Amino acid sequence: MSVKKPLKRREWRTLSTPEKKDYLTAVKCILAKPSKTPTFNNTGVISRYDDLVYTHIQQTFSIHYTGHFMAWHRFFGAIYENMLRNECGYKGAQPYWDWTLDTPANNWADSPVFDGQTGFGGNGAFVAGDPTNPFEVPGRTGGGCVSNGPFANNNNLVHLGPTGSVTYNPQCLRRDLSPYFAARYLAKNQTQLTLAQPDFGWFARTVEGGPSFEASGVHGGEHYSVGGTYGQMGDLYTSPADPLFYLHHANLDRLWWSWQKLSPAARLADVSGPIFLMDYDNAQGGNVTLDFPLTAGVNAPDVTICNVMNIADCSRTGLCYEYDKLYTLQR
Ligand SMILES: [Cu+2]
Repeated sequence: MSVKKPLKRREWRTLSTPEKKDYLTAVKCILAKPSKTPTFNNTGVISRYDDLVYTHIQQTFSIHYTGHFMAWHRFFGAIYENMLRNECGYKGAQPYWDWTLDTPANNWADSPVFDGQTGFGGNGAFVAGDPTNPFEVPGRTGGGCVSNGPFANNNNLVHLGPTGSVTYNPQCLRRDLSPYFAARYLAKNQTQLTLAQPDFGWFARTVEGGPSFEASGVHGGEHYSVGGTYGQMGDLYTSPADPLFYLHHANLDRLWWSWQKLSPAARLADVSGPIFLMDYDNAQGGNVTLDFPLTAGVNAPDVTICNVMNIADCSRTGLCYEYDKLYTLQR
């Protein structure tokens, strides 16, 4: 029997131009494949790509601000990586985006991920907002359709949303970059703060932060720095509609793995946090444990948190990848 070797995930800017093209070609392939979600209630799930967006929308309130937030998104990212490889012939690993490399603020829009030739395209044109809107992301600079790169000029790229809507709604991909937000929430001090947390409960809460802009951790920090008010990345439900979602979540996963590897004996088995949304004082229920189930609908067989604690497990039921480089804790 051959022994599976873990895939090595690398930072987007370290990929060669042909490697970047291969990845983007596979993403476009998944966007063009027909969905596997059964059609019912006139849902707008058209593409194979939508299958994952739909799954995320359906579970929005059970996979965020919970103890299994990190585990579920790790599972979700691995499913996407497998889809690109098994259904679209992609040979590489899922790349990650280390956003700490794109702060301070005046570097943000120049990140290689936003490149129109070799990346995912950049900002949308500025859309005037409403300063009295409480969802107005501080420092937002765009809001319109992405106008360059492989996902531009397509008013039927996104089919679901906004928010929890799953009826057919053809839309363009929108971005609304906030360099200010990136500088404030994604600089190296934030990853250091997160890595320094003593146990999984505090680690995960520091990643997720609170439900306001002000209380963002690195998770929301990147979502709002890219999606702002009008872009899909800023939408808690529909955010996987932007292909950058998977590079962001791969980096959050890398941050978790970096934290786990600082003390693997304890941290490969450390999981806690509420079963129910924001139920940090356990008023509605208990905390998740290693046998808590994770589901991604039609996209993969269900697993438990235990199955995804070790990314380089490589057994039949385990994950099988690693990262070329981890974050280190500066003491
Ligand atoms: Cu999510």
